[in-house]
Amino acid sequence: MKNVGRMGIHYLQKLNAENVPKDLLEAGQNRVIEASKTLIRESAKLKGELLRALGGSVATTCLLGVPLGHNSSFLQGPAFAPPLIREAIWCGSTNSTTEEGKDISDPRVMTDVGDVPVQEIRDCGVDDERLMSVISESVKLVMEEEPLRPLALGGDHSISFPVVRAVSEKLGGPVDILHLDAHPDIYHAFEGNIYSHASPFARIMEGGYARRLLQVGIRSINKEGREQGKRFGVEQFEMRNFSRDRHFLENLKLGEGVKGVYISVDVDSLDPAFAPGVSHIEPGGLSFRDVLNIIQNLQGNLVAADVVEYNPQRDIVGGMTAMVAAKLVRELTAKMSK
Ligand SMILES: [Mn+2]
Repeated sequence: MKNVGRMGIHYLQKLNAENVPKDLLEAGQNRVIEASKTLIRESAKLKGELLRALGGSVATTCLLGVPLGHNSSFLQGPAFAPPLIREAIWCGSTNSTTEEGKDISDPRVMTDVGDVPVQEIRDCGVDDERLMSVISESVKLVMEEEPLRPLALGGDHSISFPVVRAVSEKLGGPVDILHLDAHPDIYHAFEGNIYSHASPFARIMEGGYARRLLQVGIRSINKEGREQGKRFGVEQFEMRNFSRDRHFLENLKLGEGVKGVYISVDVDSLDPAFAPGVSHIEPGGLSFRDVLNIIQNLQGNLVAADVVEYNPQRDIVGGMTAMVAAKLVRELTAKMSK
């Protein structure tokens, strides 16, 4: 708990548990975790019941917020992103129809089970290994209810590991992952943290949760990033070659012979001109339309997704990047729901 207060999440106080017996502390933590899972389980169950009663949906996108920012190496603002992305999704400045004409106000297209109470759980002194398990279990609780498919709202990129792990374990095999990012996020353990937001794809590949991992938008990669990429057989598409790769990336076909496709979008895959509200500003990125072309043209069964690393503390007036993150969520929803 030593570093809890560092950079951004100021309201968390150090849990003064030195004088509390260990078993008492653990029992209390277990109660909080059970309460958190109960809320998600019952929300998902109710949404599932409603949708099955309505009928006509094979797959409905279900938002699950994961307000976690402490595994960031630089800023922790992504912990505050999920409610602001939701607000932008439903912003009155635009209508509720996606580009190809799906109506996200139809609960058969999009529904929501709220947030995993990450800060409340951490406030009880729960460590990251356990917290990651709670996130995985929460994703599985959503998937338990037909026709719900999870779309996780980050949070920093460390959440992709527990989300992908849950999806793969629940479906019973690996998925193909399309990962849009300025960074490969595949360090073995960044600054010694195996759960760092710079390391989720190392955990995912070690765990065998992905068959193919395609990384697109890469423009900040060092020796370790390339070596780890080679080690795990990652297909890394660097921005400097994007004009060459564009046709291939805008006509992807993924997920055949595995359990489906997972898309992870780091908002910093976009050029900062389009998305300034991120922790790691990295010029030379994708345009918003590049990203939409890649997602909209992709052929494959999208089983789950995440949108991560939106940092409201870096956004500009009017929440411009919140709208960008929200539109990514809306168009991923259009891809996933059927
Ligand atoms: Mn990134």
